[in-house]
Amino acid sequence: MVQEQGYKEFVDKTSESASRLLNEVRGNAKIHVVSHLDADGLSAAGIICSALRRSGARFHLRVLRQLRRKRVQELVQEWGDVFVFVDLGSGQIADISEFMANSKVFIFDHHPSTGSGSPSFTHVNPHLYNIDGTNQISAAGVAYFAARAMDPSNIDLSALAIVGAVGDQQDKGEQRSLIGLNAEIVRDAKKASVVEVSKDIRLFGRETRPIHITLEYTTEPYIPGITGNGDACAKLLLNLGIPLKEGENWRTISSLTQDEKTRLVTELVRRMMSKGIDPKDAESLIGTVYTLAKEDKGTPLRDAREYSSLLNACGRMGFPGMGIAVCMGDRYENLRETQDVLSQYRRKLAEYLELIQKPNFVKETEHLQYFNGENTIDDRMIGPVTSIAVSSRLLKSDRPVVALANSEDNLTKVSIRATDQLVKKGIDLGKAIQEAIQQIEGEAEGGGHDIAAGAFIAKGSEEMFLLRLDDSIERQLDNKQH
Ligand SMILES: [Mn+2]
Repeated sequence: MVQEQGYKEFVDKTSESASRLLNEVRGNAKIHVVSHLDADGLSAAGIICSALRRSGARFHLRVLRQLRRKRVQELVQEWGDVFVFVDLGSGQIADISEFMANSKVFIFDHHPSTGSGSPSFTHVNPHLYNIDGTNQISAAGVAYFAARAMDPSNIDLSALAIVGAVGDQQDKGEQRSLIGLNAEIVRDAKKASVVEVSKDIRLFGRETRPIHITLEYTTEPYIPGITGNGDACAKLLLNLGIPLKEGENWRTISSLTQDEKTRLVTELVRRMMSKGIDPKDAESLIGTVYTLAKEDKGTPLRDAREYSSLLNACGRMGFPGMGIAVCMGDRYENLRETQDVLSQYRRKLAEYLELIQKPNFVKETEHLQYFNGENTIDDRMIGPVTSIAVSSRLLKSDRPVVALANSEDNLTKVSIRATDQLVKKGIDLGKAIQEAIQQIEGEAEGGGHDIAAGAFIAKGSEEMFLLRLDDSIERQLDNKQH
C-alpha cells in the first residue's frame, strides 16, 4: 500500500517534470543534457534526447565519467542555463545547489541522494518517494516516465529503459526478471510491441555469435576452463554432440533445440559448481530474456543485455556519442562501428581479468581485498572488472573488493564491490566510502549503493583511504553484530 502511494507520487513528479521541460522547449531554450558513461546513462540520455528531438527542442549532450564538483562549476561557466542530468546529479546535489542556483536544473537519477536540493530544481529520483532505486528502476526508467509524460507516443522508448535497467543489473527478480517500476516499463514495452519476454539461455551473443565463440567470450558468468579458452569450447560442444554448423552457417545459441540447450546448460552448471561457484549464480545461465522485437535478427540490438553491453563498451572505450547515435535510431555507420568497439572492449576486459588473477596482484587488509591497476588498467573499466571478478568468484568472496587505477587530473579512481551476503552482514559501501573520503587529505568525492560504490581521490592518498575504509567496514560489521 505504502509502496503504491510512492509510485503514484513518483509518476506525478515525472509528469510535472515533463511539463516543465516542455515549457523550456517552447521557450526555445538550449538544453544541456549531461549523462554518465555507462549503459544506463547512455540509455537514459538516448531516451531524453529522442524525446527532446521529437518535441523539436534544441539540445546538446555531454557524457561524463562522474559529475565531480569541478565539472559542475565548469558546466555553469561553459554552457547556458538549462541542464538535464541523467544517471548522475542526485549524489552531487549539494554541489549543484551551490553552483547552479540560478540555472534551471532537471535531474533524472536513481542513485541515493543526500537531499532534494534547491526547491527550484526538478529532481526526479525514486529514493525521494521511498522506492528502491537500486533494483526497481534505473535512470533510463526515470527518463522514460518523463518522456512518456512529454508525449504518449514515446512509449516505444520503453525498450531503451529496459536496456538501461539490465545494464545496471537490476534483473534481480525471479529468474533474472525485472521488478518494481521496471516491471511496469516491461508492460508498456509489451503493449507497444517493442519487447518480447521469454525464458532462455542468457549467454552473451545468443542472437549473433557462433556458439563456441559465445562460450569463449562469456564473462558474465565467468565459466572456469571455458571463458577465454576457444579449444576447450569447441571440444565441449563436440563431446555433447552439438554440431557447430548448419550447412555453411555457424549456429547461434538461439538456434539450438530444446534438447541441445538442456545438455549444454547441464554441463556448464556442473563445471561451474565443481569450481565452487554458487549454484544460484551457476543457474543464472538460464533466465528471462528481453528481445527487442523491432530490431533485426542477428544484430546485437535484438537482445537487451547485448544492447546494454554495446552501450557500456562505447561509453567506457571513449565513444559515447556512437552509442547515443544508435539509441537515437542510427542503424548504419554507427552500429557497425560500435561492434568493433565492443570486441575491443571485451578483449581488454579479458586481459584485465587475467591480470588480477596473477599471484600477489590482489592484497588484503583486515576487512578488504584490493588491487591497484595504476596505469595498466583503464580507470573507466575498473568498475566492470571488479563487478565481474566478484560475481564470478575470481576473487575471494569473504570481503569487499577495492580496485584502484590512475585517472585524469592527478586523481585515483576507486571502485568497490560487495556481495549480497556481505550486504546482509551489515556492509554498506556507499556509506563506508563517504566516511572514508571525509577523513583523508586532498580532493576526494564519492558515494554509491550498498553493494557497489566508487570515488575519485587525490593521488597519494590511497593508503590512508584504504585504512579509513577498512575502519568503516569494521564499524558496520560490529554494529550489525550488537
Ligand atoms: Mn544507473
